[in-house]
Amino acid sequence: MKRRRKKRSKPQKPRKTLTSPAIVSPRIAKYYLQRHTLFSKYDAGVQLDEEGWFSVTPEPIAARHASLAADNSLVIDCFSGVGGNAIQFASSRCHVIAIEIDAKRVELAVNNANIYGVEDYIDFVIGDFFQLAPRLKGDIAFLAPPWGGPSYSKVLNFTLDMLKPKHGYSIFQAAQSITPNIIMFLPRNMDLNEVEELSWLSSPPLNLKMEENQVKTRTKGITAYFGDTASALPEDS
Ligand code: MGP
Repeated sequence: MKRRRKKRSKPQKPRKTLTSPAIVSPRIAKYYLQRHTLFSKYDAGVQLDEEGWFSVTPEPIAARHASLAADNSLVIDCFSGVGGNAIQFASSRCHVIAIEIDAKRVELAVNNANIYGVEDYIDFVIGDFFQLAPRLKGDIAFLAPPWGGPSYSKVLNFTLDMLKPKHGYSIFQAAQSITPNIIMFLPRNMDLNEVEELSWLSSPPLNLKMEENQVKTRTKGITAYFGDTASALPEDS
């Protein structure tokens, strides 16, 4: 009887990181194509996880949000993810407390802040926003909470109860304990009547302005500015 030769094991290929196009899953391939809009310094080593790919605020929109903060503002970025908004606020002469519940995502955000050279202006906190909020004060609370993944766009009318990890009213109320000056980045299919109702949670109602945010003529989301952040918007917006 012939003895079979033992197959040689193939040499292991080096593991690819998420920055390599080959490993980008079909779910996030379209966001990978937008990588330089998400982070202009992407090629310098910016890192994202799957959720980061589809939920980070495109850099021109994050820069727009940051441009409305006065110099030296203390900004609480309540769901900071991989750091897109925190980096832009820090680049705009603000100090940022960046809260994120996922420790691995905080590592990515620290890496990304280093690439932009703004790590000294951001305090990264691993924690639950709802637990931390009652102990925090700031000039601006920035809210870009999870919208429930890319399928958010399938509904005609996105409502506040679809936000994660809690109902949008609860998220907004927690932010209000920090400051009435709130910037909230919301889906383009958001029910705007519900956003208006948020301003009535305060007495007297908070000043509110909303704007549509586009990148290369495609609408990516809607920003609601409450309190002093609404007054900071130019009149024609
Ligand atoms: P999109 O609508 O999923 O993709 O996300 P795209 O390619 O713009 O639209 P399409 O018409 O080609 O399908 C658009 C933008 O919305 C993203 O770049 C994010 O800034 C934002 N976004 C999307 N999601 C699912 C989230 C989310 O869960 N949370 C937050 N904060 N932003 C999100």
